[in-house]
Amino acid sequence: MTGLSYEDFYDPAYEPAASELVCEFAIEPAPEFDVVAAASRVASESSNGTWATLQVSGDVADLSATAFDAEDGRARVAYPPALFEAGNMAQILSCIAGNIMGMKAVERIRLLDCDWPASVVDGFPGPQFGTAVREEIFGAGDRPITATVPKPKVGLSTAQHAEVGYQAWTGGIDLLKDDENLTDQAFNPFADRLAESLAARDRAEEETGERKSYLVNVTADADTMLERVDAVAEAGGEYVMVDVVTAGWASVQSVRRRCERHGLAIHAHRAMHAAFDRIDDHGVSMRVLAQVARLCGVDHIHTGTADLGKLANEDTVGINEWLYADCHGLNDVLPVASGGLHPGLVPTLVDRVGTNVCVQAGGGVHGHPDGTHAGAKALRQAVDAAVDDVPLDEYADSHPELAAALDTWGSETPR
Ligand code: RUB
Ligand code: CA
Repeated sequence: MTGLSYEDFYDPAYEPAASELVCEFAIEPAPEFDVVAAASRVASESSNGTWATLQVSGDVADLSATAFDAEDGRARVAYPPALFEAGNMAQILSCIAGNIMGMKAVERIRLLDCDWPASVVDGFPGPQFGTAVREEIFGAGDRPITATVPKPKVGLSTAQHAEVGYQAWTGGIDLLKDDENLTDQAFNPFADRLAESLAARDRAEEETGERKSYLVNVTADADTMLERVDAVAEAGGEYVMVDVVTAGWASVQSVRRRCERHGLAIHAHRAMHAAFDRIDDHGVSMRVLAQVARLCGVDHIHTGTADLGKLANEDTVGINEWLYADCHGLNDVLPVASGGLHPGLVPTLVDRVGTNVCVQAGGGVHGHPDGTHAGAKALRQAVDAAVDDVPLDEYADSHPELAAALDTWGSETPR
């Protein structure tokens, strides 16, 4: 391998091998470049090239990527498997979504999708449980499981937090969920919150005869996260929650390994994903972030509300389909719909995303005019009505909590 120049990284007739990782990019070339010139620079910089034509002496392994199919602002790049360290997501992302995001030769570039070969996937564990949690933990049958995040998201004392959990669980919610910015602050310390919330969970389970669980946010530096994972296992939890984007994929992999030891499931909150995926012609798509999350082994991940909620969405349905589809034998992932949901939106949500999901509502539970317990009942009633295909207003005739929620919010999409 000597003297590779940018042009050497493009081959219009290229047919990738089954063992190669193939990435699809949207590329808007900088003014003086066309898409082929830009795509060849992408393949070069993301594998083994640089701006200068090198004078290399001796034999060097050829780890070049190859760009192909460059047209209409799209290009694909095939990466040889030997480029990657097995099971090292940080290293893979430093290739396929690294320096290339800032190259001057591209005005905008977005990693849209990846076709993950067995050669790469085999290095990763995937989820321990995936959608099986719905049945295995909760015995939920055909219905979506439900979760609620106490609001205000920060500021409740530990006792208030556990009481909100108790009210929600006994109202019919399956999962109490910490919010993304609640970890171990003085107003609600992690260890106290874990102990008191799980004590409230036990009371709620006893009272309702249903399984209940708690998504406790362990997000921190990797060492601290592992200590918190151990603490959750010791306290009798079933799940940890990680802010996977802000914590970083390398630490998610460490958490996944530790969770396997304890049999704990992982709920992935995706706060900060929109820094990568919101602008639709630049960055990394939510689809790819969800793929990365599955390989790293989370059991739940937020994938949006199919345009019903308060946050900008990508292709929730398409992402969810990918999370369910076979990926070289990895377990699937349970998608979580969240962000501005309330009972009046549930039937349309279920219509769009199906029942193999978790429906999460914060404001849509705790903003109920009669409080959290009634709000939890209303959400569960909406889920039950949607699964049984009974129109909400008909179901509300015999379910006053649902009726009050519909009076308050109707079926509006919040902003
Ligand atoms: C929802 C909430 C979650 C967001 C995250 O609260 O706090 O953090 O859903 O967004 P509420 P996404 O139900 O009051 O809107 O799910 O899109 O990642
Ligand atoms: Ca939140």
